Amino acid sequence: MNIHYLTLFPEMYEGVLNSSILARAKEKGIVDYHLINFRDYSEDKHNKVDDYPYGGGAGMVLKPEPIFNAMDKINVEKPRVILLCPQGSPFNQKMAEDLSTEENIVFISGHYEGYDERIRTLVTDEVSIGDYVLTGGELASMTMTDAIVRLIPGVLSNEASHQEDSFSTGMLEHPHYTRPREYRGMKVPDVLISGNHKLIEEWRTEESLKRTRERRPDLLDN
Ligand code: 6GU
Repeated sequence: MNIHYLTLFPEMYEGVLNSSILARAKEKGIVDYHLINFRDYSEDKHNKVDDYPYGGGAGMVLKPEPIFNAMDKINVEKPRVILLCPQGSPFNQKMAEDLSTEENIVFISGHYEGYDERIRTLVTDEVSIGDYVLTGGELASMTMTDAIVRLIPGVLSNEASHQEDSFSTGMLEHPHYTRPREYRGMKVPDVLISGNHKLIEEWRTEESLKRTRERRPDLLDN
């Protein structure tokens, strides 16, 4: 998979894309990340990327030329082009699973301004990562990248591990314990030491349900 990021702040990505699983996925040749500063594609003599809104009003609007020029340069087969904005569809695990099968993804991140409406003709999806306002799309595109890349076969060593993730099962995960068996008076539940795999499975399912009912009853509605 090739992921392109159109951004005015490519430096924001360095630590995230060069650490942990995302870095390893790249080292394995499963994914490649391409950072594009669309200011480089401005046609303005001062490299301006935004301008005042027609019709007046507060705030600036991202000009179409830098984004269109940068997109012309990317020129990959049938990319999913994702515009990050608070008005987009809410990102979720199902969307991450869908995107994890794509060959080419392009993220477009604006900052503190609106997008000229014509930019939307380049876009296949508009996505938000939650009901709060960020200063720009960069953190949202990194969040999405993390959720997507870990789902690509071969990225996580334990293939089974993400089939049991919260939200893949429709429930939150059950509690986990490791050694020591007792710590500061807190004991590991006996059932987990019983060696009875059927009982352990039943306990885990029950705990998942309990946790989901308490914390996220909305997940059980469907
Ligand atoms: Cl994708 N962008 C911005 N600017 N704010 C957000 C968001 C995206 N998702 C949630 N808040």
